[in-house]
Amino acid sequence: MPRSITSAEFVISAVWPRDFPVDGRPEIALVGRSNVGKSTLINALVRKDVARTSATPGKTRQANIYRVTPAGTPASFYLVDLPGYGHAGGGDKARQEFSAITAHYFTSRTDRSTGASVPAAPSLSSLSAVVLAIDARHPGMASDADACRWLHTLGLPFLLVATKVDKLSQSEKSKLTQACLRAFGESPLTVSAVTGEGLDELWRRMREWATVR
Ligand SMILES: Nc1nc2c(ncn2[C@@H]2O[C@H](COP(=O)(O)OP(=O)(O)OP(=O)(O)O)[C@@H](O)[C@H]2O)c(=O)[nH]1
Ligand SMILES: [Mg+2]
Repeated sequence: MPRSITSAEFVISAVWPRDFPVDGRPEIALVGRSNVGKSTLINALVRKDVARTSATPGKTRQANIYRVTPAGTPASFYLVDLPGYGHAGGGDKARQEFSAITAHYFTSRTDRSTGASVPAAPSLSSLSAVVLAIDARHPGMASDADACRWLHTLGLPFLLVATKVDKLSQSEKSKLTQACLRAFGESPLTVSAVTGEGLDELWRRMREWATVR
């Protein structure tokens, strides 16, 4: 199904697990450092400006949830734009830097406790996959590597995505895969909201996760 005939709409800015959708639709969470381009990536994927973006880090401060409906199918899924880490500073580990909202989100969507104290959460676990976005220009950041390790403990389908690849020279691009293999143990899907590189492949993966659960 091509991306061009997808509909997408904003559902809710959620803070507490009780505000997260509980209708059982599959969810795909997008995680990454502040300013890495998560919200921009969502807009590029659905070809509509549903998510607010900013050149200033820390724009997304709540879990913003979008319902994506591929045309011609009754099935829709949620894309969850989580607040970025690394903006407020503080701890040296990405997990500590995850905002409380992100921690609440993962606590309510998995059996894993993040150590956060949260109000009663819906028991439904509908998280299908997690996308970790890293900046293609800075592939080895410790906070990203920590986030990657922690997200893998969730035991869910996982994809490493390197954003803003349009900003790389050809030689930088060819070094990116090796740098990611060293830092994360896997090579990234390279994407650009500017040129559209990688978006069809990311879209294909999302469709797969949303249908095979
Ligand atoms: N050149 C280029 N710039 C991009 C790309 N994606 C995002 N940007 C820019 O990066 C900045 C941050 O983008 P956002 O999408 O707001 O980043 P975010 O990860 O949602 O940030 P937070 O909400 O703070 O967590 C904006 O100025 C975007 O225009 C890309 O693929 N290429
Ligand atoms: Mg954002």
